[in-house]
Amino acid sequence: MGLRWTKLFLLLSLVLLVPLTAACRRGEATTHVRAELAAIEPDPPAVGPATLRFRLLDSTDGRPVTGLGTVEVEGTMSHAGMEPVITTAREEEDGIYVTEGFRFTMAGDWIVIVRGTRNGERFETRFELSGVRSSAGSPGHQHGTATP
Ligand SMILES: [Cu+2]
Repeated sequence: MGLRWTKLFLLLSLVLLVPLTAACRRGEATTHVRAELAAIEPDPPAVGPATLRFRLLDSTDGRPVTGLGTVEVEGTMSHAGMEPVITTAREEEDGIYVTEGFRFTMAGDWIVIVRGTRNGERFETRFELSGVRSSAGSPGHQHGTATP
């Protein structure tokens, strides 16, 4: 590879990288939200109706994210053909959100995705919830980790 090609390559890398870093910086100011589970009912979680309480925190300073009102909650699993469970959560106290009408439809490892709008910008964050048990009397449809 000659010097000319090396220069061209470096130039191309710059052209490609600049828009990426700019987009990332723009997102940082307002949308860095992370979610963590605070409590769950029933505990341990099982197939059927459930109530999830989770914290929304600013991932830059760790402060609670308040005043969002209602956020969207999607429960899903990492396998094909999964029908996601879509519901909402409302702010119960500062930075703590509680789901309304959530239910686990299968046993195994779940992913909870939270979407909302903060300062006029959309955000999306997720947390994992592993080991949802099959409830007594539910069909033996389960996947992911085997529950004893
Ligand atoms: Cu599933």
